[in-house]
Amino acid sequence: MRSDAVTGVSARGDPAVAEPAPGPPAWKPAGASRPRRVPRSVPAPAGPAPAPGSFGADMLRALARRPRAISPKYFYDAAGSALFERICALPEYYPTRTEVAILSENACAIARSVGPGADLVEFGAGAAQKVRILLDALESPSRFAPVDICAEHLAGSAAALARDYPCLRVRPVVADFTRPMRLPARIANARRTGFFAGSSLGNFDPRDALALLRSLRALLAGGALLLGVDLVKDPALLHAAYNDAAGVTAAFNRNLLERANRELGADFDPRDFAHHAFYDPRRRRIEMHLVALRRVTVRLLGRRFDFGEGESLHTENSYKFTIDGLRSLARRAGFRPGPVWCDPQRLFSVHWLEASAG
Ligand code: AVJ
Repeated sequence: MRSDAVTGVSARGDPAVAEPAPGPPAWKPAGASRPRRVPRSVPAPAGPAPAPGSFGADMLRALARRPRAISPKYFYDAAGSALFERICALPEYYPTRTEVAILSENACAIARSVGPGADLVEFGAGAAQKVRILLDALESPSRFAPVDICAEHLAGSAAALARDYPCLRVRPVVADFTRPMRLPARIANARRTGFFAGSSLGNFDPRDALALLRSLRALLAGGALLLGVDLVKDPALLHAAYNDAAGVTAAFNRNLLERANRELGADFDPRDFAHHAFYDPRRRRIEMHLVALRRVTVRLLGRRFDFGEGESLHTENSYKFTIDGLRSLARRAGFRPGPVWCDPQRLFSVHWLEASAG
């Protein structure tokens, strides 16, 4: 196990995490803004290959493989992040308000575990709203490093935090925490508490979740991780949370196609695809798909792809946990599980996981 402040997850398949909006596209097709007319009989010329690991490259790969699947991290462009904020406020979407309630109700106990003069690191900080509940309860927190893949998102939330907590040293880190990363030197040398909220861990397949937890344990060695995960429950409640009556989750799912149109010059008609979300109790996960309602042909980066009626693009997994299952996963990752905080209905859980040194 590495003892320095470097973390990394084996890049096996897609690190399927919900990272907030990535920055500007690394690659744009030439002339994407002008509609190009290509004679029907002539195949569109293949453009330059998009950079590996970019939205373009991953979308091409997703459409070419069977079953078709893409990482949910691509949901979070500016439009997708705004839709996700709306999801969090939906009556059916219990996770956000439940986690906020758990953190608020138990803020004193959590603050005692964290201790005075704390250094905090939040993974996938986004708007950094939940951490305020902790900051308000902590005794003179020292430093806060929000880690986020989106520089703009991060700059905004870091500036707001620095303004509202003048004694806190805010050190934003632009990084994809599923890849090797370094913490700011002062934080890397102190006892630190990680905060990984919102059940984003559920976006990872079990093997990748274990690898991610191992790398977080190495990054936090000598400190602890405060981890929020969603729990297994009545499938009807789960189904409703991902099939809201107002259709916001459907719009969030279809935004992936609109993003491909905007950034990659694709010609998806989002109305050709149905939002399909269901709970698989055997794998304890919600699956989200975009299912072709008819035969569909799309063009993307100079290539043509066909969907048969009923064929899908798998856009997200959202695993649900049991408390014992999460604790044994954490143990396998090298953590020592401590207290667990839950809501009375046991919809959601927040875990204190000690990261032994070394
Ligand atoms: C941000 C990954 C925790 O899985 O519940 C919400 C994303 N997808 N509605 C989740 C999401 C559809 C969310 N996570």
